[in-house]
Amino acid sequence: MFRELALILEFKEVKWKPRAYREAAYGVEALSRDVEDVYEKEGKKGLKEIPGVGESIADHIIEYVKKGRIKKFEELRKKYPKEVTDLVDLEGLGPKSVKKLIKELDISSAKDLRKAAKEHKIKDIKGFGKKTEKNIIEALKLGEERKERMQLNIALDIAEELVEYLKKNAPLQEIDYVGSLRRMKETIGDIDILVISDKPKKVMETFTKMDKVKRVISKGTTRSSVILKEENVHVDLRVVKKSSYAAAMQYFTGSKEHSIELRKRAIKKGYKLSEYGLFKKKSDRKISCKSEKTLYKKLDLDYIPPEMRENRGEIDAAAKGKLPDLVELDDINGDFHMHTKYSDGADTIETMAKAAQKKGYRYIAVADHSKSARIAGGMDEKSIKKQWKEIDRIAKKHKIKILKSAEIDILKDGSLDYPEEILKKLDIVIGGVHSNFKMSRKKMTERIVKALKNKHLNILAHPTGRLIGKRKGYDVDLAEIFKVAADEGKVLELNSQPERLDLNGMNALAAKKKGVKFCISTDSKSGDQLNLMRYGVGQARRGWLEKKDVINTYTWKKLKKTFRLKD
Ligand code: DGT
Ligand code: CA
Ligand code: CA
Repeated sequence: MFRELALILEFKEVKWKPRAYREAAYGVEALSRDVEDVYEKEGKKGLKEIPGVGESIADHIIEYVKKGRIKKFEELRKKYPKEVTDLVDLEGLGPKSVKKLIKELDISSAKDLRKAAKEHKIKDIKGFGKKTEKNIIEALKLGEERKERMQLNIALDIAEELVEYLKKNAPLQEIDYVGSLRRMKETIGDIDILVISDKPKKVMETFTKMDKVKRVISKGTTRSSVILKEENVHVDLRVVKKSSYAAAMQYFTGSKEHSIELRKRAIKKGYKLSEYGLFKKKSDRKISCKSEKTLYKKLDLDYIPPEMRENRGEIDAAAKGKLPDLVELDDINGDFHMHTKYSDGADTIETMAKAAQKKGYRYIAVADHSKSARIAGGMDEKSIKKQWKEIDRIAKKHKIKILKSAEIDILKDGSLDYPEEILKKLDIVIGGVHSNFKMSRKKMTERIVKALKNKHLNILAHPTGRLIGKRKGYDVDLAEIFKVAADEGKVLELNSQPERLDLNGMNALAAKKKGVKFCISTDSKSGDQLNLMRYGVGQARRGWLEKKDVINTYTWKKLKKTFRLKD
């Protein structure tokens, strides 16, 4: 709310206050406890100790704790609805340009903005132009796509809850989520659930009458579709008999392209494959398949994990017995990319170390931002040296190895944002692009190549820089990046943040073919976020990666040797 308030006040050209609200937002966000808890235990005095919180902001917090709302915010909201404040998230627009649009064109939603752009009213505003107008139209399209498809983590949370609910409340023998979700695709169109039951009517009753349901689109005995209140998520439920389960699992997991190839193969082998089962072509006799594994086996194929079912050569590989042995969540022994209070993380080094230990990890690397990343509270030389002392102190108390790292900006000219003196003392050097995204393809490629050739750099973070639905990756020759990374022995990150998933599966596969090694990292901003690892592992599996391709599956001994670390 404070961030939104800051933005609205900026639109209204109020001085100073926007900054005060932003600082308060930052202070509250970085707290490891609820403001409610602070207020209850320490009163207003406690609130005022939060960085950025003064007298009047403390009053706002108290109002929120007591009434669940802030009157001032609600009043301003009327004139500046979320649709308007959301505009600043569009690529290429910032608070300043949105402010100008509101003023010049009386815009109050994305719809208004689209209309103005289409009528070419934007290019004539001072400071805007044809190019900006085109960018705005493109950015709006990206924004729409984001609304149409869900982030993987959101869909997975909802699907797991639904599965649990139906297990408890409906008469069924088996239940799984299928579709793109089972394949761990980066974004999800709708949730598909498959059930075995001999009481399909009752299952459908329970499903369509759930509290969560906003609207029933269709209701039958084999298939029903609903829209949930939450995020307007669309859910398809299918009920099949036990004898069709393996074929239905295969069919509804998809992808469509994979299934089409599989059907062609079935025909060649004298079968017919559909969602109802596998049949002998001549006699129409159903071949009993207990599981998907048996189904693939009948077609002379090794079992293909769902994440690989995209028709990218997996059927050929399965026929030749050459499928990779995919990396698993259980193989992960550590995490190389996490933030702490030293930059934009919410937790201390010790909290992160304890959270990692709880997951059974053997090692972590603490990687806060370097000094140029001002918005993210990057560390100057003094601050990182202080952090090293703290790491040494905490490392002594815990069994887990804590490596000294930093997520260092790759500057415009390809150099790293710390002097030699700091770089050589770090255990692991991570480099990433965080500014000047709009360089030409040639310049951006040169910039990253130069960083990869820097002898200190070990890992390239989020190699494409895309934010799903918000920002396209920068224009860069990825094939060249992969080649240089392989030649220089540098590691590429698979960032597990659900809005990044960068590299994604497809790019990881291309890089693997060039001989690159990877690390799957969470880029955690708090201890809880270490759990995001499953999404990165999902992408790694979509990219055919094996345990040996991923350095954070290494034992400490092997890691130590690889990076010449001290015990
Ligand atoms: P999504 O929902 O857009 O993220 O992607 P999916 O893969 O979940 O697609 P969806 O929900 O339309 O359908 C679920 C699965 O059902 C899909 O993965 C494969 C299967 N399927 C749907 N339509 C067809 C089709 O026309 N042909 C074949 N072979 N399979 C289909
Ligand atoms: Ca789906
Ligand atoms: Ca569907």
